[in-house]
Amino acid sequence: MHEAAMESVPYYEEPPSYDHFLQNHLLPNRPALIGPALTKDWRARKEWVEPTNANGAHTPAMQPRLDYLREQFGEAKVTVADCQERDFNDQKRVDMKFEEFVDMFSSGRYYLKDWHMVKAFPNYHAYKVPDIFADDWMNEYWPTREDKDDYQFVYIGGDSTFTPLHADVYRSYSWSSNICGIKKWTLFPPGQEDLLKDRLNNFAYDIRSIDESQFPNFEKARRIVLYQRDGETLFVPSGWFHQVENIGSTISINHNWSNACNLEATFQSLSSDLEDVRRSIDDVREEMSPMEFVGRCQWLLLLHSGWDWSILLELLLCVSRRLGQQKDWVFQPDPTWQVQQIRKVIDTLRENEGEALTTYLEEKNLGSCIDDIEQELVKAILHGSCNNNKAAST
Ligand SMILES: O=C(O)CCC(=O)C(=O)O
Ligand SMILES: [Fe+2]
Repeated sequence: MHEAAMESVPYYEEPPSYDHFLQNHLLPNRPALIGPALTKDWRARKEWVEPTNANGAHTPAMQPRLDYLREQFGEAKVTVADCQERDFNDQKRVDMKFEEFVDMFSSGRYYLKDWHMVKAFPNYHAYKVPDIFADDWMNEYWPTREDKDDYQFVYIGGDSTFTPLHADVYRSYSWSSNICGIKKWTLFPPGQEDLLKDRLNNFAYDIRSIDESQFPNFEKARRIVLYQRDGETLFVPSGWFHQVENIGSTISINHNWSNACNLEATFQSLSSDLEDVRRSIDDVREEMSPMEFVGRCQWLLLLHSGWDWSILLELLLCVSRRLGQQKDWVFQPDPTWQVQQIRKVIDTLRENEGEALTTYLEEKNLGSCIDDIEQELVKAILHGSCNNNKAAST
């Protein structure tokens, strides 16, 4: 066995308290596997699956009720990954109707991914977000935008479908609950990214077929291998690379999420993407005014990373407004600490970007955004101290 496969992930038969989860997983950025009790009341677990009549270490106990799912969701538009066709460092995607996907399901080749099921069927209520994952700034902010996006997904795939090696967007956390089937996860703790890359700085694609001549150090990377069974939920920490292979037919529900605990990581990842963008267009810098250069960099950052400073600041404003009004702080860290994390980001941003940031935000009609955030943070501190800082408790 690979030496690093010996590392293990704590298993919770019963869901941990929020405080325990905060101290042992969110803050230290360590994975956790939680037993089926966490999701036992979900409609998805009751109505989407049926027994397989087999239940061994490598055979799932439950399987999808495809006819029921087709009847409920057949007309929905979904995006499906072709697990046999690579597209740069991801799989080729094809758009189709849910019922077409069901027809092709048994091929084991097509994997329905990133289906915004809650957005498509807001009244269906397939599941309830567990309390320990409820402090989620991404899914608080994105649905308030005009384009009403979210990071709440359903995945459905046959035996041997898989998700290639990757780390989640913007250093977000992920939680993933298996409705049925078994997922084999290989998780790589952060800090060893260089071992996962070839000489041209490209990350490996499928860890089951690594060409040692291209990736001479891949085997040295420490990893954790775990099997997530029917009903279990995995917390995937921020910045951990992972690959997922499905054993038997699987359905899972997963959210990418973030909060004060990984804000700094998200900010650093965006800052480093911005640095790459700046370097890539440095040669045309002289041809533009400083303001144009900032605007061009932000535009490229948005294209390349999906976020830019205006989105980050709007998100922080949305969260700060809620913190400024909030009266009780259950299932989230101490408000004073949350405020400090936001302030740190704002201060660093101001320091790094200087005048250009103000002008850029004014052009985006966000000229007062930073002041507004600061005002809300002051209110949050007041409320927090009135509340005797009893945060981080359940
Ligand atoms: O279940 C999968 O195939 C991928 C899930 C994943 O990458 C995640 O939850 O972060
Ligand atoms: Fe992921």
